[in-house]
Amino acid sequence: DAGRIRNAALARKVVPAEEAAAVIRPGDNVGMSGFTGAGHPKAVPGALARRITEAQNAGDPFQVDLWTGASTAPELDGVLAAVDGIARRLPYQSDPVLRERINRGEVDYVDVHLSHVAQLAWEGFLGPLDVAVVEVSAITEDGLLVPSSSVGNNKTWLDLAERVVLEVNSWQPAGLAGMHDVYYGTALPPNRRPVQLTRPDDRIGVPHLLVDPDKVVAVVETDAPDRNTPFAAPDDTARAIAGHLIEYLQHEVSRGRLPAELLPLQSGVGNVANAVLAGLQESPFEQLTAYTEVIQDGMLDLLRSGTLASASATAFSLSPTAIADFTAHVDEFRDRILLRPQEISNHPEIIRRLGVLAMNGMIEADLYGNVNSTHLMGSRIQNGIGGSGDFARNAYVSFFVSPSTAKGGAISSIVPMVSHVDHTEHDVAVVVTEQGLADLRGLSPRRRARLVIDRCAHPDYRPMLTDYLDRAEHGAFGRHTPHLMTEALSWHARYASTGSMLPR
Ligand code: 0RQ
Repeated sequence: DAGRIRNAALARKVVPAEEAAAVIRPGDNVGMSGFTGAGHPKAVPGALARRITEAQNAGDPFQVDLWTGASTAPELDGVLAAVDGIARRLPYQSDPVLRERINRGEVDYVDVHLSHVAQLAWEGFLGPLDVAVVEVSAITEDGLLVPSSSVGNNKTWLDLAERVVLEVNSWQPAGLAGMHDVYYGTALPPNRRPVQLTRPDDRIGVPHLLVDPDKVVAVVETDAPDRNTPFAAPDDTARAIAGHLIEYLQHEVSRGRLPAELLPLQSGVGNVANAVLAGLQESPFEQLTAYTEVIQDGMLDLLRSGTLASASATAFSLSPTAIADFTAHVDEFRDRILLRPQEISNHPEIIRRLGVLAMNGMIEADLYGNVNSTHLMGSRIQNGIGGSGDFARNAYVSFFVSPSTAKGGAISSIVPMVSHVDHTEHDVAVVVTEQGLADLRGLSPRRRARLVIDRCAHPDYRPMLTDYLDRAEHGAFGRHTPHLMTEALSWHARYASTGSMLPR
């Protein structure tokens, strides 16, 4: 597609993916584009995986450190994990093959807040960035890069890398041009200035990414789709969670604690999050805004219907049907969707200023409102903290949502003590399950515990939780946050040994 590479000097650098992958050497730190299955390179990672296998077959070890925006796709994380090509990986991931290797202790996984990644790289804590592999949707005559369906950490990778490989993907809608807002005003302390963004749809940057053309060592043409797995239709559980949450928002509006058009919404990924968005579609709310990470199907529907006036994010995460809808109506969306670098979409200063309403999924919550978003039974990583911490800590109201049980009822999502802490009791305002909603704000730990049991726990587990709390209130070392130290994690231990948190 000659129309996508309009800069003559960069057009001369077009090579096959194999040749581009050859610029990556064993031990390199490689920054790749990609955020929730959108905008990741489609060809070079596969070519790199084949090179790694050849080297390993010849007896030469070959691994790289892989930095991304967030989760990618089988053709990036999946293929590189399958050949044992990743030594260290950061930040968020959700690939089954990679997850398995991490949980076997074979990959050093560094799970950091998404807003911290660029800063960590700039500070030099991760070492030098040798290569950037970044998907773009076009290159202009002047050599400016039109970003793809995610922005993520691409600005940082392009700025920091010694060598740059560009993938120009003609599958991406040409109409993406103009939807991006790349802020070049970040700096390290003590030189930081306020980020002058005061409304979710403010433009504070430029619509393209910059690259030093001398650093570009290869350009690869692709025509392959983003991952875009379809969402499941909301089930009864997801609909019940969405119902509690929306009723609560209406209540807060009626009490004058939230404006009629609410405050900017952040919504995590996944089926429950999508169900909440679907629920808003049927609610009386209008002229809402979103300041979030990811634009998924539900959010696109809300934009189409006018429930949502505008959405700011760092990436799309759309099903094939939604992609078709987006491409067909891209001109209607252009002024209402903004994609920003993740250090801005997830910026604590902005989230706090805007007063974002943050809604994220969780693995489990405990009686006192501590939340585990990442680990099964305290040790097995599921995905990662992603942006949930950036939003939860700084939000105006921070919601955590989950079904009250997992694995067919063998696991309670409400436990005496969480087996891993991502969000402390100080960062969690409201816990929601299909059973109900607990607003923990302003409550002491013991009052929170009674409310969480009454409102959120599954009836099968309520008596066990009440029994634990009753005994802890009498037998604990202190009565402020009563716990029985030898019993607090016994539910997890029981599941690990018997396959159920319920006693036989
Ligand atoms: O496992 O697929 O093997 O059955 O965890 O659970 O209920 O499908 O929920 O897809 O919303 O994911 C916290 C993981 C929830 C997600 C988490 C098992 C369950 C299932 C998934 P199976 P569900 P979801 C913006 C914000 C962190 C990042 C984040 C997440 C699987 O929301 O990764 O918020 N959050 N980012 O069976 C054992 C429990 C369990 C459990 C669920 N208590 N014990 N297993 N599961 N609860 C996006 C980004 O940052 C990019």
